[in-house]
Amino acid sequence: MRARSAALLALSVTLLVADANPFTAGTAAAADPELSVILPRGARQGAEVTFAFEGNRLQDAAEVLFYEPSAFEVTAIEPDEKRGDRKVNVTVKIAPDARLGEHVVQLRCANGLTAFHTIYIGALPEVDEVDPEDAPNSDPETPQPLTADLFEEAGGVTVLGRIDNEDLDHFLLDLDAGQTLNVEVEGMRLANVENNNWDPAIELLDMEGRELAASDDTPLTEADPVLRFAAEEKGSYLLRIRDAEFKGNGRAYYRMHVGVRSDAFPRPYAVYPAGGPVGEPTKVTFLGDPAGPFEQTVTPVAGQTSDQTGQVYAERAGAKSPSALPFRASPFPNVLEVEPNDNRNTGTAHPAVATYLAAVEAAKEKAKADGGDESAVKKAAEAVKPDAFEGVAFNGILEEPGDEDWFVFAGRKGQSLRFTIFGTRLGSPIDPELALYQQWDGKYLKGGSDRVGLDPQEDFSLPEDGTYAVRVRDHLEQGGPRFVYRFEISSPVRTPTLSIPRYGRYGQGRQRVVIPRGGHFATRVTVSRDGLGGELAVNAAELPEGVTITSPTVPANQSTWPVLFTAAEDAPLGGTLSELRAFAADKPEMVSAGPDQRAAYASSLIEADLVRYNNQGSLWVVEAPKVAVAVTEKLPFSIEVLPPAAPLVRNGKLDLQIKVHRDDGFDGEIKMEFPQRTAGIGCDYQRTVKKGEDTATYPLNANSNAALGEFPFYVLAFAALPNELNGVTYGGGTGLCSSELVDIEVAETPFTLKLAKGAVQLTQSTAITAELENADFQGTATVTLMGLPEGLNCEPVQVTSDMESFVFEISAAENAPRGTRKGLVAEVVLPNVDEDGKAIAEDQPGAGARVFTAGTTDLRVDEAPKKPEPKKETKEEPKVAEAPAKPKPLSRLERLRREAAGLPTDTDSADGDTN
Ligand SMILES: [Ca+2]
Ligand SMILES: [Ca+2]
Ligand SMILES: [Ca+2]
Ligand SMILES: [Ca+2]
Repeated sequence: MRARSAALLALSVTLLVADANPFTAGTAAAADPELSVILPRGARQGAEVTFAFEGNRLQDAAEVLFYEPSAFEVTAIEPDEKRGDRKVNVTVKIAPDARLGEHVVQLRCANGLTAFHTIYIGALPEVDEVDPEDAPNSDPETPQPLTADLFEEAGGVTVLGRIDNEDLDHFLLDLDAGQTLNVEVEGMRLANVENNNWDPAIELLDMEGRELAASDDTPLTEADPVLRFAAEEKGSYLLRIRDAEFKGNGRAYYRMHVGVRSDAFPRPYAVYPAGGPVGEPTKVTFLGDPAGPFEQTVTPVAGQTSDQTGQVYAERAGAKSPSALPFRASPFPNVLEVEPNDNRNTGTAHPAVATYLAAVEAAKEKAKADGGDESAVKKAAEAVKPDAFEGVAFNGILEEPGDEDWFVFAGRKGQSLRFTIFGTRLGSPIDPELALYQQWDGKYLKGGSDRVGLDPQEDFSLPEDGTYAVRVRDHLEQGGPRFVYRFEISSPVRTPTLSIPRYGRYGQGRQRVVIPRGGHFATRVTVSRDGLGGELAVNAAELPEGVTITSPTVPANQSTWPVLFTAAEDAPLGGTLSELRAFAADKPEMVSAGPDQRAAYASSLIEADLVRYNNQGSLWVVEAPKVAVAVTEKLPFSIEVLPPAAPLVRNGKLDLQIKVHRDDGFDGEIKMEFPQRTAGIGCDYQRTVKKGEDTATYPLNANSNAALGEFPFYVLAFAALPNELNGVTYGGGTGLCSSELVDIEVAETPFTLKLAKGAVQLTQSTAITAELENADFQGTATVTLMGLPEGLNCEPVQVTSDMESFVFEISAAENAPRGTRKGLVAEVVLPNVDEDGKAIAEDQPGAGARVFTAGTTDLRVDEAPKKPEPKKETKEEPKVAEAPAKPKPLSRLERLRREAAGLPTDTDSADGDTN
């Protein structure tokens, strides 16, 4: 089974319970709330229902955020009397005209936001499954009767039940001869719990247990069955629901819509055409309903899903299909196929083809009439240019196995077009394949399949002016009345989107913005640009009061970049569903625009797997068009990244200094993560600030290809919270916040070293020459040869940029290990300098250093030189230049003698060289 996106209609958001919630006053609160299921899984239009929101740390639930708020009015939010942390009772009035089917909802608590989940709205009266122990409905002998009175009001009911392990639920109903039974189950799509692969199947049995009709999965409803049956005889019948593999569990809930009159609900399998131009009333036919095909006029509305598929409900006699059919809205006119269209010469043509061909004929005739020769006629024909059309949506059905549908359009040489078939994206059983040909000579140009799921999508530039033919067929040459598709040709349609990257493989962790009062929360946003080039600006609409967004310009070569949300100290606790958008940086306005203008911006889309299959993939994916943003209680800690004084250089490292601010009484351990890095930047996944400590170092490193320039960096910090501290009730859980954004500069390496290879003998020394290359720096660098084992010694060298080379003096002691040491690293520390080029002292402002690897070398350590054999003759002492012997001081007797002889008695002039 494939993942499938449920379309969500986004409406403007107004909050239902925006002010302080009276129901939670005085109760305990908790950070990091979790929502696992909402029960019951749905309700009827117009009803007032109490839903149990079950999960963890929910006791301070304050508000329910509905993505279609006009359909819901919350009248009470009350934590359960016994386990308020696990269960909150939410009473909701549902509008009588609430859209049928899936609705997305999220719970805001005083200290956090849950992931989003869904509830389902139906139109029919609801009946609970009854499964008495003494007469279990798993036994076909004791089915639960669905009596005629239940059907009186609406011709149908919705049965709310659950399949337990190996459970079968049997229901008994009566049908007249000719009466039609129509069943649609919402089971898998309810996404009861995340990792629950509940796969419902239904059968209709006669009272002898013979199967009359059955359904398991359909292309339209995925793993959920749809069954229709026309009774030949009046009598009683058994409707059975079970898991397809007889599994089931306590969370395998279902909503089974059972109609016994045609006014209960229509359940067509397909709509044709399966789309139309945005805002233009379009006549469509619904196909496959047991009561036969019927027409309806609908106005296509663009859905805000990644493929921009909207939806349509089949409506007949005031009753709507329980769930919608995907319905494509596009800016282009529809063209419906005209059979037979089974080759390139009989293909259904775009209206402009006839105009173009007529113009060509007219040009030829005129050239002939003017007496032109053959080449003049040809030239005249070639001078006619086809209209460069904006786009067209061809619509067809592969009515029977082997059907081929051909379509013809006229295009210009060099015109760049996108060819895409919407088939499986529309819930059709088709596995479409397309092939493009030159119509005039049948030359094959381009083919496609399986690009968007099973649907083809190809971009192609036309080689000539002329008419082209496209063939659509099923990959396995299947066909049938439900094989509806839509084939669009247009300029490449851009649908850039903006999302918050997933934190784990599954789940919505961190895909919501929770900002503590007076604090920050940064998140990365990913812009899938799809043609949205250049620098981008990110903006947000509908932020909660007191919240601001700081979004650095996203560089042209980046698609994931951080944004920072900040809540004022006095921001009220509250939440909104906010739309994030990315724009070309030179026109960053929040505009409301139709799908044809989507190329101008990317809007937010938070995709979540609500059902996954044994961790192997997703069965049910919901895309929400907005991001939940909430202001929560102040946290007892915050975190600060001190802006580094020196850049991180290629091949270098940088120790970021982190400062933690703790409120009195909070000394818990704080974990830090570093989500934003650019290419070539490495760091640890996580670091810890130990209990009671308030500083930490966080090392970043850059490889030789790290992107140069500045990038915004932040730290996420989280810690276990106490129940209560300084008058704020946290109720445990995990508190999460971020630092502000700090710019990290990545710079080029100030110099590299070309190092000679070295060899040294034990007890000897050697010199390794290092030549400076690409030197461009100020000040004095200290270069240390790292990686020397014990016994080898090399003093660091001071290096300035005016040096061409220097040497590392390496001496080897007797104990140095022999052999070659590879990859010795010359590590440089280059302190920042002041205006005079002097290193800034460590305790002065601006102090810092660039630290990097400038080069590597190898060093071989050999045996000590052999001691020479002792020689027989005594070794001649080396000649030492003899210093002149210092004259001895004169003895008293000598002095007297010299005085007597009239000679000098000064010792320094004893040799007589006096002046
Ligand atoms: Ca049951
Ligand atoms: Ca199924
Ligand atoms: Ca056809
Ligand atoms: Ca055909």
